[in-house]
Amino acid sequence: MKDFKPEIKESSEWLSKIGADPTGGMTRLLYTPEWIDAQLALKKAFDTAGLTTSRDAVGNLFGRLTGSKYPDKVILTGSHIDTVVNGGNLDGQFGIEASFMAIKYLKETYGAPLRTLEVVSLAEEEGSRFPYVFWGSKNIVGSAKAEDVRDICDADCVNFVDAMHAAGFHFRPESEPVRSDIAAFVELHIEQGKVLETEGKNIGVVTSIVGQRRYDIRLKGEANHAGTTPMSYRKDTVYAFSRICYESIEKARAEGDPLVLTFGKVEPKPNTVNVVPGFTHFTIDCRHTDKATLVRFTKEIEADIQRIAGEMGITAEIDLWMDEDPIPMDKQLVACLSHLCEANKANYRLMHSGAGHDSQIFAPRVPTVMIFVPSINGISHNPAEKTNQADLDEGVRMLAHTLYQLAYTEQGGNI
Ligand code: HGY
Ligand code: MN
Ligand code: MN
Repeated sequence: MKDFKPEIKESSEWLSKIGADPTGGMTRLLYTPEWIDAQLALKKAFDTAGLTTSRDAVGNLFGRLTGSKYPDKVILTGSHIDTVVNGGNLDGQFGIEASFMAIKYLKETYGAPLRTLEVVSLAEEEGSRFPYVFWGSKNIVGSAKAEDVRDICDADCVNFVDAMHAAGFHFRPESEPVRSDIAAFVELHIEQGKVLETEGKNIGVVTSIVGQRRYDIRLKGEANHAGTTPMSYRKDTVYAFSRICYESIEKARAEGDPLVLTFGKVEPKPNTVNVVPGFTHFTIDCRHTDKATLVRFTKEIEADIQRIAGEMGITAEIDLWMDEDPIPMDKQLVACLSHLCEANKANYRLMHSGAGHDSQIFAPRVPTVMIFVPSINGISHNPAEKTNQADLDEGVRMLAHTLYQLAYTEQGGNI
């Protein structure tokens, strides 16, 4: 494939306006008006570029460039359109834009591929509105279960199914077969960490994605008067949370890399200056590249929570709502991508992903690989999320080479 220098920046502006949060960054949550607008705007862009667009039952958006020789072999590429609250405009969005740009370039330069190329804007990955993750990719591979979302609600007590129906989408009909035409999935994504920047690399070839366990924990103590309740009489759930948090973080630091542990959400109730907090809801996000270590460590934390709560006369309700295994990427695709980096003089390294991605849902079912570009200062899930223009372009360039190899060459079918 001839080399090319894409200009990704012009597309980030228009898509970033849809879901720009006046309090900073991007907030584009599943099935919200801005989510609907972003999917519609992408559909229009895909249509204008001459791709055949479609949306599945739950709202995944596809742009298709049908293959001339093996139309039923689909090389799928893309990422998720949803964001965290006050997040950046590259996490997920960049992967969709880059896939669209690469396919557009290949179509205009080489015409129809041998195998079909599809860009997908996945409905949801983050789990930032509802306590459920990978809704988009899990519906494509058939691992999403209606019972897992039927009774869950967002922070405003909006039910998941009601939100889905209000946005014009519905459960995938049981009668609808799961797709079996996806021959490979390639996801370009920002690294969201500092490894590439620290080592002066422009491309990451991802070899595996960490396993993750996420929890909701609810501590029930006793609300009481801040002035008349002696310290020894209290069932203070913020105090209990602080002991749990301190002891667990110290344990995680002692465990060492690559284990990470985050208490991202802490909501005391009634959250009032002169009331001993009788209830505290908090979350746990724990990750590791090794499943056994992840399970062992989180089981220890669960036991510590019950011990501390018990010592303080407080009850602890522990809800593990995400339990994803660490997943290796496809060895042949990793080798293919590494070879393309060598052949095209890309400054790359092999690495694992500390962030979760839709690729970990596709990988057990179809050959999957991820390409990373550096994040400035390793910042992500933050309005300051940024990547140098040259690195954005290099990511699109290497994605295009990968898609060309898989979709336009006979040997691309050996994957
Ligand atoms: O949280 C993550 O790892 C990803 O950004 N959803
Ligand atoms: Mn994210
Ligand atoms: Mn992401």
